[in-house]
This record gives sequence, C-alpha cells and structure tokens, in this order.
Amino acid sequence: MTDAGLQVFVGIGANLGDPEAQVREAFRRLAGDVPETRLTGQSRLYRNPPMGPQDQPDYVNAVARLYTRLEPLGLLHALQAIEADCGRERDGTRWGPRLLDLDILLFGDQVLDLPGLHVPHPGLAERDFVVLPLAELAPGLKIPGEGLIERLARRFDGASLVALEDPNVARVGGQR
Ligand code: PH2
Ligand code: MG
Ligand code: MG
Repeated sequence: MTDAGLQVFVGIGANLGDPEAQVREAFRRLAGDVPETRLTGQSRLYRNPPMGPQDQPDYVNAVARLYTRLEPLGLLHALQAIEADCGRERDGTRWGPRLLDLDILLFGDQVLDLPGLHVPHPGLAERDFVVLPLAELAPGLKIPGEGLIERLARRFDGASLVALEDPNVARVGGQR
C-alpha cells in the first residue's frame, strides 16, 4: 500500500460453536483475507454474558485495529464475507446467538449513516465488551460524538469480562 489508509476498529463477537476459536480465526482472516487492508492491533479476548436475550451462551469478544484503503461499504462487504465463510447464517434475529459477528466500530473519524452501516457503531458507548477492549488497544482514542475512550471506560468496572489470556502475551500492536 502506498498510503496506510484510515484507521478502523472492528468489534468481534461469537457465542456458538467454539467461540474462542472463532474469534482467533477472525483475527487470522482479518490479517490475511481483506484486500487493501492491514491488521495492526488486537485486544485480548474476553468471555462475557450475553447482552439482550439471556437464553443464549456467553460471548467471546475482542477488538481489532486495521488500516484500510477500502471504502466503508467495501470493508463492510469484506467483513460480511468472512462472517459467511465462518458459518454465520443471518436469520434476522436481533441480538440472537451467532458463530461470528464483525462490526465496524469506527472508520477513521468519520460519521456515517449508510444503508446497513452506522458509524460510530450505535451501541459502542454502552457496551463494556466493546469499550474496555478498545481502551486497552487504543489509549487516547477519540470517538466522534463521545470524546476520549478513557472517559467511556470509566463507566465500567469490567467485572463481567473475563480475559482469556494474560496481559503480557505478545500480540500484533497491542499496548503492553
Ligand atoms: N452481540 C450481540 C448481542 N449480544 N452480547 C455480548 N456479550 N457480546 C456481543 O458481541 C453481543 C451480545 C449482537 O451483535
Ligand atoms: Mg453485526
Ligand atoms: Mg454486533
């Protein structure tokens, strides 16, 4: 790539099959399968209870940092192709269980209202399983309309998130 493109953050979630393996596979595919795009950071993986309907298994969540030269909808379609490849079937159920969910959280500092794509992700600020991994990965990050990630992170005590690896494990671009 001649220029690095825009910094993008993607939320990863899974709660069916082997959720931890699905999330690790998602990182591998984000690193290798998306054109014009580099994976430059990964948060730890966190097991946590479902938001929404409670009659579904716990989730494993994480956040990835990318640099992409794709347009927003081009990246969205690439992420949907990875979801489909990883076995996701869309039945239209809101907040239902899934093998793999990849959500664009932030796209540079853009605010987008496109068909099927709202950025910043509308639920971002209210979700500890998004805010805390994001704060870990990108201290000092500014969220359009919300301010600093640290301000959002202070709302949560992290009690419902269980990290699946210790903080010293080396990962691409993670903050140590
Ligand atoms: N995703 C949902 C619904 N509920 N709960 C947790 N803990 N993590 C998720 O990623 C999640 C959820 C729909 O996208
Ligand atoms: Mg989604
Ligand atoms: Mg989601």
